[in-house]
Amino acid sequence: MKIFSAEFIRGAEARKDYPPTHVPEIAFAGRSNVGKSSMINSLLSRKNLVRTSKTPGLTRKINFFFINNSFIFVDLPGYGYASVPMDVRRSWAPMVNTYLTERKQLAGVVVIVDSRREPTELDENLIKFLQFRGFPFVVALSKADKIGHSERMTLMKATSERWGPETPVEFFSSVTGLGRKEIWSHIIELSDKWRSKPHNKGKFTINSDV
Ligand SMILES: Nc1nc2c(ncn2[C@@H]2O[C@H](COP(=O)(O)OP(=O)(O)OP(=O)(O)O)[C@@H](O)[C@H]2O)c(=O)[nH]1
Ligand SMILES: [Mg+2]
Repeated sequence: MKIFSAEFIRGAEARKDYPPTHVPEIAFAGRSNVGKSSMINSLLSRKNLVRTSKTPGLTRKINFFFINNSFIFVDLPGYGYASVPMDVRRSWAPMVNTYLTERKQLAGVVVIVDSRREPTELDENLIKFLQFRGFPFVVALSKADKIGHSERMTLMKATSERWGPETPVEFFSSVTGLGRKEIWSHIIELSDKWRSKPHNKGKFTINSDV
């Protein structure tokens, strides 16, 4: 995918602050520190469009990025990191739930799970929630540069058994670029699917206030 424009629109906490756009949105969700923001930078070949950090809990708002004037990437705050203060963690769940449940522009979710760790209960809950709602998503196993080839094969099999063969799973590394092409093809497919729904046809205009 050739990226000719990628810009930060705004960070939102409440629904009223979401941008009034009508283009497909791809959200990146997962545990704090799993590499969501790094993944967005890597997919867009931008080093610092999105801030990343060694310290978990950096992304605290729902951040919207406008790509190629035709779709939006949504960087969600991460969940479930013990060192993030409790009051901050408590405010994240309703913020993310509201977005995932109510945003009509949401075309699909990239669920990011650390390839070196067992999925947590919160990862499981997110995936069950998406499966229950019949919502399209893809699982990205992040930081795959940290694990070897044979480990990847075992993990792919275990992941497919865990979440079912119909769940697409890809390895990803923001360091080596592994999985970029595959994740991009899922993103394009998800956006196209959203655009082809009868109630979205012809509606994907870009509001000039943005
Ligand atoms: N080795 C390796 N490190 C990575 C990769 N992706 C991210 N990291 C590192 O992991 C840390 C967290 O990355 P972020 O992208 O800020 O993670 P995040 O999921 O956005 O975190 P929150 O905003 O806290 O939810 C940083 O130190 C990154 O450099 C990767 O693919 N490989
Ligand atoms: Mg982040």
